Parts: sequence; structure tokens; C-alpha cells
Amino acid sequence: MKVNEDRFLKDLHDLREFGAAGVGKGVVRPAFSKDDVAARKWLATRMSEAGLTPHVDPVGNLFGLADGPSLLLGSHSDSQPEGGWLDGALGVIAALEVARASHEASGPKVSVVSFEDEEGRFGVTTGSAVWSGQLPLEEADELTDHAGVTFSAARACFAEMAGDFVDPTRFSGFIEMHIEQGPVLDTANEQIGVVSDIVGIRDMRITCDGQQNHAGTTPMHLRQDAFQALSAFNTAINTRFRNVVTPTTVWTIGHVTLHPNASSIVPGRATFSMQWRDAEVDRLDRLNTIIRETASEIAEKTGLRVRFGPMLGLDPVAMDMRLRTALEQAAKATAPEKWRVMPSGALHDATNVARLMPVAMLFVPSINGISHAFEEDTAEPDLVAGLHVLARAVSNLT
Ligand code: HGY
Ligand code: MN
Ligand code: MN
Repeated sequence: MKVNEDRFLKDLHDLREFGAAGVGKGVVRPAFSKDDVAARKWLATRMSEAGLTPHVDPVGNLFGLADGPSLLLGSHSDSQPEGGWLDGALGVIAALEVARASHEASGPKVSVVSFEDEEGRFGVTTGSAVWSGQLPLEEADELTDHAGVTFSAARACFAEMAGDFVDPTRFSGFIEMHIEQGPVLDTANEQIGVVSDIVGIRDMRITCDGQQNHAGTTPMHLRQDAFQALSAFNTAINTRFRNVVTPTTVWTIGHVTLHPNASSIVPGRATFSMQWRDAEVDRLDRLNTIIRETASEIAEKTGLRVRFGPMLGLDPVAMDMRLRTALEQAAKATAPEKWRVMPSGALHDATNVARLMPVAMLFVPSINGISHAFEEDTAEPDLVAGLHVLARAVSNLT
């Protein structure tokens, strides 16, 4: 097969037009937003033109199906609330180009997917989690975003065009191309990362209830200040984690809401997301225990109450050796001396899909290691190198 670099780059830029925002090549295209739905309709048309049959499932995952058994390629086309133009989009458009080139050359059968809500407006990689059976649809339907909208209400926007879930046994495996979203390849001036495994993640909402009160008249020693509790919690876990974590363990307090969030009111309630990631399930569990014990101790000491929301999570997964070897051989041929095997610190749909079939992943560099930000970008020659590695690996496999 012969992939068309210009067509691939044009499609990538065209997809960015849906939700283009901010400086540089930023994108705002959260799952089920107007721009996300419009982008999926556009993608469906491009899939048809490429000889694939578009199919939307009940949660908004968009497939472009080849006839009969095929290899599945793809990623996601929703974005973070503020995201870049490549996170997810690159894997979908590279998949489209490889499927199209293969169709034109009567090559191996390749299908394409864009999973929905990978970026977790509702959960963690929600669309592929439901498709893979990791998350029952009834449970997903109860999830809410930060504005209180349910997953069930949000996915109704696809009701008219949605069919059934796609039978995964029609696919022999899944390969996801993605930007690295970290500094490793860029710093080393390399072009390709072949992923060895994807880290595990845990994520939950924590709420501290104190006593809302007057900020001028309430003496410091009588306050039940929810922000002070959150602040003490953050300091304490940073200390207590020290003996447990490795240099690759990461944790983030990412979505803080103070109530009522006013200058002259002692905050009565703090709600925040607590997320942690690591390559070992045992360590994820130990961190969970520390988080719960620390929050409960601080709440008790200061007379606050603490509530833990449902904990979402995915365990670490290793990539399939056969698919990974095909990517390694393709990387060696396309970017000799400029590739490596590396773990993924970001989460991907491939984690869920690994429950259904063999999976593998490849990375291209992120300039300055920046992602989940408008500044996210990758040099064009690296985008194109990734496309060639993907196409070569597909050819090697079939
Ligand atoms: O958060 C992640 O790792 C992914 O980009 N959703
Ligand atoms: Mn992504
Ligand atoms: Mn992302």
C-alpha cells in the first residue's frame, strides 16, 4: 500500500476546524459537544469515501468497518476542555489514511475507530470502557460530568444514528497511534516510541464538608474551613506518599470547587478530584489507602466530614508481543536509531480494548513534552514518520 502524506495532513488539519480554539493549534471538542458530534459526522463521510461502512454505537463510538474480518486502527476524536489538535485525532486520521491506502491497493482489511469520551468528561475512557465490558452501560449511564449532566442524557444526541455495539470478534487486533504527551522522545531527538505497557489509573471525587461562616467574625480556632482541610490534605499526602512512590508515579488534584467561593465567607465545602497513576496495581492500592486514611484523619482532627465518590480506574496492561514486534520492525526500517521501546504514562483506549483482542501502540514526539494544552504540537516529519510506521506494521502483519 502507498499512504498519501498530503491527504493525511490535510485531513488532520480539517478535523482541527471542529472546535478550533485558543492560540496555536488548540481545540475545544469535549465528548458529545456540538463540535464533537459534527466532527464525527464529518469523519463518517470520510470513512465512506475511503470504502468503509460507518457505524455509530449506542455510546457514540464511531467505527469505519471494512467488509469481513479486519485489523482495527484508531483512537479518539473528543478533546479535553482545553486540548491540542493531535491528542486522539492523530490516531484516528492515521488509521483513516492507512485503511484508505490499503483499500485502494486491495491490501489487508483495515477498519477504523474513533472512541467517544476518551478524555473522561464522564468517567475514564468511557466509550471504549463500555464497548469492552470494563464498565456496564447501566453504570456508565449514571455517571455525571462536573455540571451534573448524566452520561445517559449526553449520549442521547446519537440516538437517531446509533446502531448496536460492534461485535469485537470481527477484529484480529487493535493498533493505536498517539502523540507521546511527555518529554522523552523530544528530549532524545527521536521519532518513534513503541509502547511496552500502559500505566494504571485511579480517580475519585472527594468532598470535605465544614461550616460556612463569616470571614470577619469567626475566630481562626473555631473555623471548620473546607479549604484549609484540602490544603492540609495535599501537604500530608505529598509527605506520606514519599516512601511508597517511584519516580514514575504521578498524582494530581485537578478539579477543585469551593463553596460558596467568596472572599468574605469561610468555605463550607471543598470538592476535588484526586487522581493517581502507577505501573503496579499493588502500589495503586497502597496509595488509595493512604489517601482515604489521610483525608479521614484530617477531617476528624478539624471537625469536618469527608465523603469519597465512586473510584474509577483501569489496571496497567502490557502490549501484545506479536503486534509490538511488527511495530518495532517498522520503526527500525522507518526511523533507524531514532526510536525506542517505552511505557505510556498517559492512559489510552488501548487499555480497554486489550480485554477484547491483542493491542499495541506507537508514539510520535510532543514538542517540549506539552499536551492537554493549546500549545500541543508535533513536527510534521514526525507525524509522517508515525504514519509510515503504522502502515508498514499493518503490511508486516498480514
Ligand atoms: O488522561 C489521559 O491520560 C488521557 O489523555 N485521557
Ligand atoms: Mn489521547
Ligand atoms: Mn488526552
